[in-house]
This record gives sequence, C-alpha cells and structure tokens, in this order.
Amino acid sequence: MREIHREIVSALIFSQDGKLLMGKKDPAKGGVYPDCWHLPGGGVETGESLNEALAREVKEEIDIDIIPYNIKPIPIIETGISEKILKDTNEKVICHMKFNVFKIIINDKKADEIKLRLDDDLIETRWFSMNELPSVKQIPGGKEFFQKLGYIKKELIMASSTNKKILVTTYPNPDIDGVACACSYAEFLNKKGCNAIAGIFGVPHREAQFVLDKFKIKINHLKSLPEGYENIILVDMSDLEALPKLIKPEQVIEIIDHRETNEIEKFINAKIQIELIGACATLIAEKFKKNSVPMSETAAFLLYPAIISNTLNFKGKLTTARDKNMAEWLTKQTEFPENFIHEMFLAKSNITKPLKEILLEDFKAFEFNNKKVGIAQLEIINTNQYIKNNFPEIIKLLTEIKEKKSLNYIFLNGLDLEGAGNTFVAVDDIDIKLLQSILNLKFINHLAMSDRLIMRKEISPLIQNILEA
Ligand SMILES: [Mn+2]
Repeated sequence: MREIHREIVSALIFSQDGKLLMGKKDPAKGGVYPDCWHLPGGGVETGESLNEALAREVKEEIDIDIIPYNIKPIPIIETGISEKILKDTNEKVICHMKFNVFKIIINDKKADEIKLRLDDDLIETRWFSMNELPSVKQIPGGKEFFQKLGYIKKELIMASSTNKKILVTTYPNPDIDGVACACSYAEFLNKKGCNAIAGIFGVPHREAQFVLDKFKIKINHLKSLPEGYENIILVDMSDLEALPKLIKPEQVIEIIDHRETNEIEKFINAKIQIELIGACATLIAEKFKKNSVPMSETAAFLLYPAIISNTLNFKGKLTTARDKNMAEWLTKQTEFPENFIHEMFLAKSNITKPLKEILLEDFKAFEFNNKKVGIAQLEIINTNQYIKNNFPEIIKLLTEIKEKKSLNYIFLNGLDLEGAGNTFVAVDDIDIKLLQSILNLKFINHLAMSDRLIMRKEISPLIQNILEA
C-alpha cells in the first residue's frame, strides 16, 4: 500500500471564562469516532501554512474567526498512522499524520456569548470546563495529550505502568511554595516518563487556596498514602518535624528544598538538592527550563506566585538573581491577570480564623543542642497594626503554646507584605535576649521592630549558631 504524509492542525479554543470547545463528527460524512469529542481542525492543504489551514478549518467547522486572537503553537507534536481511503480516487493508503495543535483564547467573550454555526463535518459542539475533561469521551490518545498539557491530572487516568510509583508531597497544610513545587515537580517527572502523582496532606494555606481558586486548579488531597505509592519525594521541606505522619523517612527517595536549617541526614535513601535561594519554586522551574520540558499553564500559574510569595516580592533578603530570572521566565509561559499579586497578598491578609490557629498555621519548632525554639511567622499587609491590635491575646497564646509544646524559647515574627520590616513579639526575657543576641533589635514591652524584612529561614541558622556554639 502507498504511504502518504499529512499535516493535521487542530485548535484548543478557550473562552474568556476558561472553557474548551470540542465537537462531535457527523458519521454520515465519514467522520471518524462519531461517539467521541474532537478538537476542531483538519488536514493542511497544498500551499497552505499551518496557521492558514487552522483558520480555514475553524471557520468552516464552527464559523469562528480566530485571526484577531493570539494563535499559540503547543510545543508537543504528536504523530499517528491510519489507513485511509482517498476521497477522489478511492485509493487505500497508509497515512502518516503529524498533529500540530494551537491554543487560542477568545479573550473577549464568555462561552455562552460565542456564536457558533455548524456547517461542515461537526454535528454537535460543547464547551467543557477543565474539571469535566477527565470524564469526556475522547479519541484514542486524547486524554494522554490533555495530560501532557496538564489539563488532566495523571492520577485520574492511572495508566498501568511498571515504573516505580512516586508520590510528590510537602509538609501538611502547605503554603503556595509547597503546593506549587509538589504539583509542578510531579508534572515534570511525568513528562520525563516517570509515574508520579502530587498530593498534599491537610488544607492549603489561604494564600495557596486563593491561587488554586483563581486559576481553577484542582489538587489531590490525601488522607492516606495512595495505594502502591511507596516512594516519596519531598519538596520545599527537609525536616522530620514537618514530615507527614504516614511517611517513614526511609521511604523518601528525593528531597528538593531551599532551607539552610534542615535534617537531610535523617533521610538515608534520599537524593538531596538543597540550594539557599528565595523559593523552592525557582528550583523546580529551572528543571523545566534546563531540560526543555514544556510546562503546563497550571504549573506556571502555581510557580510564579510561589516565587513572589516566598521572596516577599523580591524584598526578602534570601532573594537571588535565580529567583528573579525564573519569575520573569514564568511570566512568559502564560498570561497573568493584572493586579494578581496584590490580590494574592490581600487574600493572605484576610484573617478569618481564630488567632490561635493563625499563630500555629505557620509555626516551626527547631531543636538545637537540646533546646527547643518555636517561631511563629505571620506574613500579612499591615502586620504591625494587626499585632498591636491583638497584642494581649498574642502574648497569652504564645505563653500557652510555649508551655504546651515544652519549648525553651518562643517568639512571633511578623512580616509586612507590602510595607517593609518586621514586628517581633517575645514573651519572656530569655526569648528577648536570644533575639537581641542575633539581631540588632530594641524591645519595648515585648515588642520590637526592624526596618528590613527578616524571614524565619534566615533567623533559624543564626539561632542555631548561638545555641550550638
Ligand atoms: Mn518555600
């Protein structure tokens, strides 16, 4: 049989409200897989460019003019082979197909405002929301393609594989850096041919939840270790205290973190990457870039705010040029809504929980030379005002936590997200003395201020030096 080669173009058409258009083919016109949903598109004709063919096919099939919109080629090219009967000559041939997919966002109309007219080989169309995609019946390979794009999470397909199954996770109740790194590193590993899923224990921090809601990102909430996933990768964490209770240290095969104070020696089977930079998200983004692995929009939506948040919008002292470079690179991977960072910081500052939960949600206890140090961290807009307004209760709660957790030291480190500087609250003289021995602080009535931003991960090594001296 004669072999022919054909270029196929198809369109991922998104509405302004984030829905994807697919259609069903008319079996009467020889449409293949009539019971499956297809992307609009078709074959490139002689003399046509890919973009021209795409614009023509979309116009013919659904009567949308895509020319005024940004037509972005998807860097994943799939191929396929099928037998085909040529329309004109009835000759049966083997057809090698190359699928070129393009993404178009109709950014000025919602799905129900977009007029469609069917007069080619589609008989039905529908706009699908992203969370419907896993259950949409597609042509063979369709789901795998959506998975590569990050539109469908791998665990929802659960393709049988003989590979080691890997769970990528972080500390329970993670912040945006933990969530971003877990989801994106699992995506990276999958694109490198591993069988990895991301999952988190507990509830994402409200800032992380804001980002998830904003971009309609679904994550895997874990109550137990998923069946068969005995190999664990930890991101944005490297200590036993924060290790989810169901995971044994020897199960951990890899750790990626950016903390100087860590317990990597307790994870005897783990490959370790610790680099002292602003955000763990930077380390994950660098992997995509270095390996030329195409990144899903979801990963970019998570990693960019993670870098901004962890570096306090580049004002934190641990910010490096690598953080700035990767943040800039990420903004080129997808479009972010205007004012998004300010909105995220506002969401982070919107405290609705009882104060005790607030003090414990970003709390870390360190042990140096048998001395236990607890540091609560609060990152909000106008943190100084908030602390002053709640001062007596903060003192009372810190005293309580100190006793309950048998800590030798405790203090609160409040960072202002949009101003500059910290507000520290220390309970006892011993806490005040410890802080004064490492930072140039003047305490008045248990309260001290600093005019530059100092984060816990900067403070903990300084305390370690003093207590282990
Ligand atoms: Mn981090």
